[in-house]
Amino acid sequence: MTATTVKTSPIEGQKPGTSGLRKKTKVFMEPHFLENFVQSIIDAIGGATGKTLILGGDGRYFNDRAAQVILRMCAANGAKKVIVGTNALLSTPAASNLIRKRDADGGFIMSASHNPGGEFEDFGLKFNGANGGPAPESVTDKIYNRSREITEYRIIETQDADLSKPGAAKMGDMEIEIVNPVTDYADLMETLFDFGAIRDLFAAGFSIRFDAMHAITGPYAREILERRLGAKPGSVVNGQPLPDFGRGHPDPNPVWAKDLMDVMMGPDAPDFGAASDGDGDRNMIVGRSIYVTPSDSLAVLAANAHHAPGYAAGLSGVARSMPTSRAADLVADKAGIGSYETPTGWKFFGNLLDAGRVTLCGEESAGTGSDHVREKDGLWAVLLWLNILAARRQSVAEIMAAHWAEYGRNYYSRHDYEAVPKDRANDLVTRMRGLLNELPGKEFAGLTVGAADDFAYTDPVDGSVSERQGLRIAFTDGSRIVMRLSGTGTEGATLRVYLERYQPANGELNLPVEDALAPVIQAAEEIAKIREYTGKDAPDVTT
Ligand code: VG1
Ligand code: CO
Repeated sequence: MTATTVKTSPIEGQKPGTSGLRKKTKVFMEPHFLENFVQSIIDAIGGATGKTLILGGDGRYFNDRAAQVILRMCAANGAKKVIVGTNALLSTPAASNLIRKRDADGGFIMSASHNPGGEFEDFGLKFNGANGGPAPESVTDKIYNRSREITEYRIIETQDADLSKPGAAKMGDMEIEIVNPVTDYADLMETLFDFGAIRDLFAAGFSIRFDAMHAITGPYAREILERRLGAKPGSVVNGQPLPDFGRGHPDPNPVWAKDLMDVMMGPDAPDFGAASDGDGDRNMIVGRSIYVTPSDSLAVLAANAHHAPGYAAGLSGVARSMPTSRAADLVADKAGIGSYETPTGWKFFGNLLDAGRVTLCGEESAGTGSDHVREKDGLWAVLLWLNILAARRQSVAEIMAAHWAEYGRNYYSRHDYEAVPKDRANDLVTRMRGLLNELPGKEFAGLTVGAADDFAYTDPVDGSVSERQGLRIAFTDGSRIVMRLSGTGTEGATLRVYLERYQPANGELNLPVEDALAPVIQAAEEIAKIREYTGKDAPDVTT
């Protein structure tokens, strides 16, 4: 079995986005496409010789084939060992955990996360480094540059490795260790949370519905919630990972997880509802008759994490992505701990976590996590909520009411305009950039602009600078509009408009969100002319 060097030439469009490279599955399946990208990664990290790497994915269509290609390329590039989940499955947080636990040099995660899966849908690949976190921009830039000059890749010709059960195998000189994808992750969760208290909660009749959306978290949720914690069998629904996610859209928000929302808002709702996304790194939290926005969830978790044994000593700080509401900042300020505002994407939290500056991180898109791994972690957030509910013995609605009464409420919503022609979306952003300087002092829908800028981030740990990370318009009453283009879509452009309005604790805390935000929404339209530029009367998805 010898390695072959295959001549190739650069393929356009291999620039990783917010979270890895995502393309239509058919594009990933084109000759040399996957191979070029994998070799570019290997070259960008200084080769694979002697390295131990982790491999797994969310089980979407092409996951199994891509895994065999990556294994053959790792072998040809001299890797010492690849540790892979059975059937090449691993949730994103489980992969991050394995990289750290096994002292691996990095890992490949095959996923396009919440993007639909299937032959005619999306596939993706991302690379995480030795700390278990997404490769930082300096590395993704190197990968992209490499993809533009690549002339050959290395691969061995051999039979597929049998990944169907845990064990050991060889491919050329390279060792392959096949591991149960769930066990190490579930064990880690037991070290962080009071499983005894959560078990007692379930034993006392507390009910949960966890919607795995036919994606990767099903086996994890069944093992942890049903087997280890004693939730009623059947609490996990849509728990079998399917290559096309049951033709669904595994994005845990009220729009795509509507079935769960309907149950939770109905007369027979369980006490707690949750959902996770394609690769298991994001979460949706719903109480009986109450949806918890991800921004609020981060704030509540920050205020209550000490109820869980893993966080009993308190938090060193909290970080949130820039578009995420400032609810978590209020908690950090009161607790006297640091708070940080980073660009969108988990890769920006890595340095803060590694340096011990923050313990919890979160994004408005339902990503929440902590320093236990270097990825956001859907099931972790669900377990922290359960631990808090077990300790406080209050309902989700009671916990939210008490939180707002203490800190005030950041009314929040995100409007997504999808598949907008790229040039139209770029025109909108370019026009807005040109307007920023003249906005302060002007009034829209009764709100006065206090400041407007294009968010630039200087990493406080390594000093690296990331520019053009989203347009921010802050009003003098504390309301805010943020606009940016998505970096995970594969069709046209997606414009995300983030809307926030703060209501202090002595104000009206129970308004319908659309009512509370009405002036901010109107101001966004007046300033950015969203209808005119997108050609759409209303957002495609409101969360
Ligand atoms: C989206 C979210 C962002 C998240 C990213 C990856 O990015 O907004 O918060 O980190 O998805 O999450 P964008 O560029 O489309 O806004 V996942 O779960 O898709 O890995
Ligand atoms: Co995800």
